[in-house]
Amino acid sequence: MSRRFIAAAAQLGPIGRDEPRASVVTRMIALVDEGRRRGVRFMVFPELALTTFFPRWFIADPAELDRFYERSMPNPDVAPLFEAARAAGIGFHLGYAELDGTTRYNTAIIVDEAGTIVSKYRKIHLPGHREHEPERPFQHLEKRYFERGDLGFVVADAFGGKVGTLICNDRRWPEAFRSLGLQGVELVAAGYNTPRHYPLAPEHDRLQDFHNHLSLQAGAYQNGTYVIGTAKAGVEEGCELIGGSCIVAPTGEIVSVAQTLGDELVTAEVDLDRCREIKANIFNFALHREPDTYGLLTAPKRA
Ligand code: CDT
Repeated sequence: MSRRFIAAAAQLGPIGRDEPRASVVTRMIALVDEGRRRGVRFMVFPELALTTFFPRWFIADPAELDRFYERSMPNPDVAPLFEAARAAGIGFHLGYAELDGTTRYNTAIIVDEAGTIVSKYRKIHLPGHREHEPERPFQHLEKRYFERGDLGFVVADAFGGKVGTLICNDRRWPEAFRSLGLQGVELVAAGYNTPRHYPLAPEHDRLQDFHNHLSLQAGAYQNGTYVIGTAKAGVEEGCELIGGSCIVAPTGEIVSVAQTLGDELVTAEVDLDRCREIKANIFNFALHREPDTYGLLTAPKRA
């Protein structure tokens, strides 16, 4: 299988609180159709791609909360996306809220060109807070609505290479990227929902786009891997989400970036053999890492 192909960040614009799954899936299929026209083999949808970013609300009613979760995958709502992508010969990464029995996860899967789910990851770095904080202009209740992922950092054999997953806040943590790098990852899919406004440090609002690209580019370079970062972007239910979906080469250079804050397909050719430029040289892990000096990285956390 060729290790050189067209990949895409399939950015989505805002999704309304009451927008049905069918409408979102129709929008995603339009991006798959565009991908087919451009010869795409793998496309990355955002975090929690099937609904609005519901952790922005305190939702007391469990039935109302449950509405945002998927109990199986693919389910009848999402099946048309699987079918359209399979028919187009396109694999994809999809983020969604997962209800596994009574346990809730912020999850993403990778589906290959044949429509088979080849990997599943549950988000490990859950940002935000657990309790309702009404003084905030909007909530960020991921710590309330999701358990920490229990599947570790996952790398799968797909698309002729090694493909890993991070979800949104994970991308800011070098340890998360390194956990994929140590498994030889060559392409990282990272969907995100990042509000422009950060109530705890509003002076950083102007830096949100910079910190997004800084994290994605550093993760790519330091691990010699392609990275596809895909936003849910635009003003969603009054909350501004950054865009900036992009494809980053193993050198850390952005090779393609979104021009809008709406539904948009960002494409670039990736050549997984280029990962060796970094992996065999400056970040040759076998030659240059000094893991016996890194004990602090896995010591219990301190306040
Ligand atoms: N979805 C997600 O993880 N968003 C966070 C916002 C951080 S502020 C609570 C992010 O890291 O982009």
